[in-house]
Amino acid sequence: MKAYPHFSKRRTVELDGLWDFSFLGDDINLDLIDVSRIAYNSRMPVPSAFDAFPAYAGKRGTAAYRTRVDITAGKRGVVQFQSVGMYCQVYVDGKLARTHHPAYVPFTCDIPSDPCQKSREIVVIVDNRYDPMRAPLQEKFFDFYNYGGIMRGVTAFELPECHIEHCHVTPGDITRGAVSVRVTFGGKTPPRVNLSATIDGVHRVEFPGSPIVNGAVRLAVTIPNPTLWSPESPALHTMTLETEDDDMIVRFGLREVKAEKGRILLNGKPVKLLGVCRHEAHPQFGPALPDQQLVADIQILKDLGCNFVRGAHYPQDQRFLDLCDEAGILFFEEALGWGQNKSHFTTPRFVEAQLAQTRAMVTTSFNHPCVIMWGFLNEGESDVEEARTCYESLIRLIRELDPSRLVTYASFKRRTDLFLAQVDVVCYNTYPGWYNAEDDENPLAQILPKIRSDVAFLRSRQDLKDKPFILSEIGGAAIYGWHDAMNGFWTEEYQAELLESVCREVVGNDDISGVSIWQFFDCRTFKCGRALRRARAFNNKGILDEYRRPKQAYHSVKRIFTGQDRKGA
Ligand code: ADA
Repeated sequence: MKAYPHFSKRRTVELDGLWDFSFLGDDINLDLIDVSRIAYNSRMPVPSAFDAFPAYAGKRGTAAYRTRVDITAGKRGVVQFQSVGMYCQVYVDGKLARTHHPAYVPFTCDIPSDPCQKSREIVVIVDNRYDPMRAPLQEKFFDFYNYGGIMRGVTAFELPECHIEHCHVTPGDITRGAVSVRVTFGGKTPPRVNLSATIDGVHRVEFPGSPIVNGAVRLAVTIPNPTLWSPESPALHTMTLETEDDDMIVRFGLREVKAEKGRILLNGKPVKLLGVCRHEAHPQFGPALPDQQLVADIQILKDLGCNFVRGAHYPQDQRFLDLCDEAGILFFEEALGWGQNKSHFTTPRFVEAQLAQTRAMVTTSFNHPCVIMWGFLNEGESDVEEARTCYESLIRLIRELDPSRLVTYASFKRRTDLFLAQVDVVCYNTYPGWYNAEDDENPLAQILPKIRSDVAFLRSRQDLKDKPFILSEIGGAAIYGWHDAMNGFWTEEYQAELLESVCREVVGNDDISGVSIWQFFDCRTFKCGRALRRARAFNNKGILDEYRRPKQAYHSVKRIFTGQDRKGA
């Protein structure tokens, strides 16, 4: 399954497959690597996480991957990596061509033209060790396992002198089919370009001699026979942008999202977001999921009655977002972050990397109609002044790049949070009935008062009262198959009761715009001491286990999300 955008004019070589591989060890000095001396002693599928494989499970260190690609002699090439973690160096024909961090956002590496040779060597040195200098966005304390490898697809392109870099379609007056299109160019850009836009493969509009200003052309296009996109009817349109020697086919949807008077409006109508937080994870594959699993996850979401997913806690695979576009599942896309604090926010290297990945996320996912909200810094320390510059810069950057969607972040600071008034939607992560219930014999009784007092607080604050409110995380853990007469913590029954009470409240309370239950399925997390509260070294708050086997809570949530509960079925 190849995610959008698609291309038909440039020569494209898919580099997914078996690459030469070697795990070099845990004490390699990356500044002293001599790639010509690496002995490749095994093979590794790309994409994959190498440390999800039995031979390297749990190892931290440096790995080398090698392949070759044919680029027509004299042509400029580029290799595009969708996700490599945690830090990597890319060598082309033995020369260091670029470095990259973090995983989960794409990057490209130039293959300079060579007049003589066609077969070019690509070596990727991948490092999954924690390193605040090289990989400032990934931390040991994250409650999800940080894998290493070339984890998403790799493609090589031959490019003309001036190529299309991005094509972003922003819906305008959707009922008329009006969209604005921004086409960005790379390479040697001329002052003007002859462009055409073909809609849905048939309606072609010419834009001869369009001026390229700051690397981009802006076009106003009207979609003939516009069909709106919505969860109930996820209609999609395509647009082919074409120059004399390049093209790009993008897919988009006509829909409008707004936050108004405490509600989220989709195409002018209030929508209640019913969903789950989803990691990209599987015990066998780590975060490198095959098409089969992505499709299965979508089918499970639909069966559950979800119309919403929060992609926790990093930009998810473009293939998955394509599937959400097709299935009508609304999406909260979040940049990589988990629990960072003032020491991060006052480190320029961290802030720069955070801004760069956020820019990459928005740029990459711009055309997905499913994405209605951008977020960042899950549970950051958002109640200290030291966080201000970082939070405000991220909000500003997202609004500059994309004023058409909502901005948010998942806060666990609630009443003391300093930046909620600046976002469009207030998101709280909250665990009534689970955390801080040590001596409480009936923790389930905490749930409704806690949620209602949070809502009352927001409605009492002049600067927050009109913002939609989402429970961006709420839940409790259950071990798959664990039942006990007392229905205590870790039983499937306790989790089901907890989530039943949450979901009924969300569905019945107009002051709550939605929920993304923590979490869709169980995920691997800390393997050491921090796992004391994480039985099996998994975060067990999934309503399915890691193999997607439903727990009792799945059925309870499904009854409420699908409305069977109200009908008394
Ligand atoms: C936080 C965090 C999640 C997960 C959750 C939990 O809210 O955002 O990633 O760690 O807590 O299970 O405690």
